[in-house]
Amino acid sequence: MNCPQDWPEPIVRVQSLSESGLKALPDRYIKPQTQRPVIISGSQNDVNIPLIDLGGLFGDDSALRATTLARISEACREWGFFQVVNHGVSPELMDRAREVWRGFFHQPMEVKQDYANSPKTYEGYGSRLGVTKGAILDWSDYYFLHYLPGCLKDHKKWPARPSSLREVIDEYSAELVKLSGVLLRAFSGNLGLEEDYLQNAFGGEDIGACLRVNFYPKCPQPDLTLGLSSHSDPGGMTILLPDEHVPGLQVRKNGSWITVKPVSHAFIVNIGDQIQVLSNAIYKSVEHRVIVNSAQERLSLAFFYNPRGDLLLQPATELVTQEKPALYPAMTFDQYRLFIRMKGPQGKSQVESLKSPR
Ligand SMILES: O=C(O)CCC(=O)C(=O)O
Repeated sequence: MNCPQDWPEPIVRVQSLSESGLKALPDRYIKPQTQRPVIISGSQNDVNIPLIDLGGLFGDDSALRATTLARISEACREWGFFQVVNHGVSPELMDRAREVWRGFFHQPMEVKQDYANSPKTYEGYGSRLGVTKGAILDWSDYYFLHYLPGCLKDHKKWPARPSSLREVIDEYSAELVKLSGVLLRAFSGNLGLEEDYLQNAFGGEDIGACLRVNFYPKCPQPDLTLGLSSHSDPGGMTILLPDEHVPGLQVRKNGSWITVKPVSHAFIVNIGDQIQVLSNAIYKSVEHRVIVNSAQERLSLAFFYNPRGDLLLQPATELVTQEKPALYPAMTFDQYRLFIRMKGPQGKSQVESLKSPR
């Protein structure tokens, strides 16, 4: 199965629709009643995903290191989603990364159109996920690019303007690769595996890393649509730099949607489907979605740290027992991610559908 070369319908940029000043949402963005966001008021609004100070992983205080690892372990088991501060990436670089992408999206449309993407690789400037004709679409545009493996990285496919973008994104991605290594070592140890287990299962030095920059324009009827439909991330782990001033990310917890309150210069980390597979569901990927609003645009950078595409992934033998046999068959990430590339975001239906019958 391959992704088609082209989209099933002409692409409409959400930013153009938003800027045209339309008052009513076009039908193809109106979600069915059951998927529309409900803004919950009251005490539930105070709930947030865990916030973890990673400083303890970098120093030589072994008690602090153990406490930090325990907090990460609890967050992975209970939430699959957490924010981190003191993560080692400079706040100034985080701000620059956000600003160059704002600069990209605020250029004239003809400049951006030079990078229009296709479903074949998804690289470039896009406005939909999935190739189902007549699908109800999300209220967002995005830019998708590869950073690793080196053979997939192609600066010509990254925007040439703003002129500092390529340099800033190289610097930013290199820092996020380092942080990802730190987190994968913590996850491996917490799972009772060798510290380099997950990194090696992902391909050692030769892993996959890509960036999707999401741009959510102002929306005239935000209660009828979503910026990004509910999904779990198909890859290994995601490090998200959210918009610091505009909340929008919602995480599903015990059947309700929790709106994440971003903390200044924190990253949001979440477990993807491949770590669910490798950990034999000790850690689970978590459904999340994005709501939009009529007052402010929103921008986020999702850095996906993934296994190399052609490696077979399956539950770690150390985590497979007679009581808990392997829940998932072996599969490569290239095979796995075709699902979301063809069908678009569909909650957790893919990873759940793979579970071996028992
Ligand atoms: O924009 C966000 O906050 C989340 C983005 C996201 O879930 C994704 O890019 O997969």
